[in-house]
Amino acid sequence: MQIAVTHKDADFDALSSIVAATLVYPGMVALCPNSLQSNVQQFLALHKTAFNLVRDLQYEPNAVRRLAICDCNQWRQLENSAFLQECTQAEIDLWDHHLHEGDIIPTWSCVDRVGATITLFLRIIQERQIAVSPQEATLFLLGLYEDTGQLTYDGTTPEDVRSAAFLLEQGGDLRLVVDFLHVAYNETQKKVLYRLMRDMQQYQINDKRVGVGIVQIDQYVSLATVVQLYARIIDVDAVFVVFANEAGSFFVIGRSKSPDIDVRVILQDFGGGGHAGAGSARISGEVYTAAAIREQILTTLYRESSAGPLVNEMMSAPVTTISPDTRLHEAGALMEKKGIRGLVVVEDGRPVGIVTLWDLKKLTLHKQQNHPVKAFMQRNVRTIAPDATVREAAHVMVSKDIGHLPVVADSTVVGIITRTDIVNYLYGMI
Ligand SMILES: [Mn+2]
Repeated sequence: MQIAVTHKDADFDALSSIVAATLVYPGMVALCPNSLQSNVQQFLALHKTAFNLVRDLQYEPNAVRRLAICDCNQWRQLENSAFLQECTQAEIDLWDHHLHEGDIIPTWSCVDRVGATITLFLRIIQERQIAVSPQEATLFLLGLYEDTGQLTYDGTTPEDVRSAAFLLEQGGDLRLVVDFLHVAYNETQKKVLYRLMRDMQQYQINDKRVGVGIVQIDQYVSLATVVQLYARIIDVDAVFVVFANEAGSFFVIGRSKSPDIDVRVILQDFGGGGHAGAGSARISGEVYTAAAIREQILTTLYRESSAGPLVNEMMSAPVTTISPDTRLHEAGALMEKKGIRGLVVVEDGRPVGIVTLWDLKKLTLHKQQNHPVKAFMQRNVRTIAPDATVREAAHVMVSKDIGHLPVVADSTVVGIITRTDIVNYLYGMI
């Protein structure tokens, strides 16, 4: 007996992975969790017969020879985890794209930094040229698109994008994908969204805006999409919602679009799981209250959020400077020689102006080249302190449309930040 299993609240990536496991391992059955996200449930209602899924375990633990555990590396995230842990005769193959340690110790594993677990299976499916039906391709596309935000999330890899191309070639239906990724919101979900809009608190943490809220909920609905929509509407960097149910337990959902806020790190105190961009945690009401959960999330946010690199870590130093009496043609020659596009004009170490290559190009009369730079330099020099953040520097440069920002400490120029530095920073090339 060989069984593929995946986490509770199965999303499309989870379902895709267990179906793909049945293609990769001949004779394996896919055990579909009873708790499914609502769009997955709707999809399965329509495609009931398309996939070979079983809903109940009718086996002896000792008869199980192999477990393929998909999209999950923690026992407690699996349904029937007690039964599964009793399968002592089984080899455990782990297929996952969650890179943090879990408590499942596999016999063999395929764990890699890709946007969706289905990409790992598609690697093997393509290698072995295993046939994929159009329905399977559509399901796999849903898994891939949902986990990668239609190939836009941070963790998306070139291999994920190639997988999408492969699935389209196998007849994956994008119209169905769009339908099931954007199912209409039901009444309860709309109510939750209104409450979030009305009650959510926003916090400024360094330069990040984070929404943290508590919502009482008396009916089980799929909440992740609502939280995601809310985060998009109010345009915060991250959002954490504590859903409190009548039974007294909590479900926390976090979403972050900032590389500086890692949802998994924030939720790991509560035994939660997920990724940097998205995660959740189920918390029993015995240990926490909703307010205590919110407090702890905020504490971790303040502790973990860094303001990013500082100007003095990225500035160029020493700075090529000139005096106000330097001739313009000399300034031009100096820039050419140094391969730079701007010079800081200093008097007694203090910045009094800036001359750029761009300014020099505007000079049309040849005789002007002999004038001192003080006649042409930009005089209102904006400067920044070495202990300011690179983000603040970027903000000044973008809002004032300037390309050179001298770094000044004790009224002396100690370095310079340029537009190129900022672009490099924004593209993560430092
Ligand atoms: Mn996944």
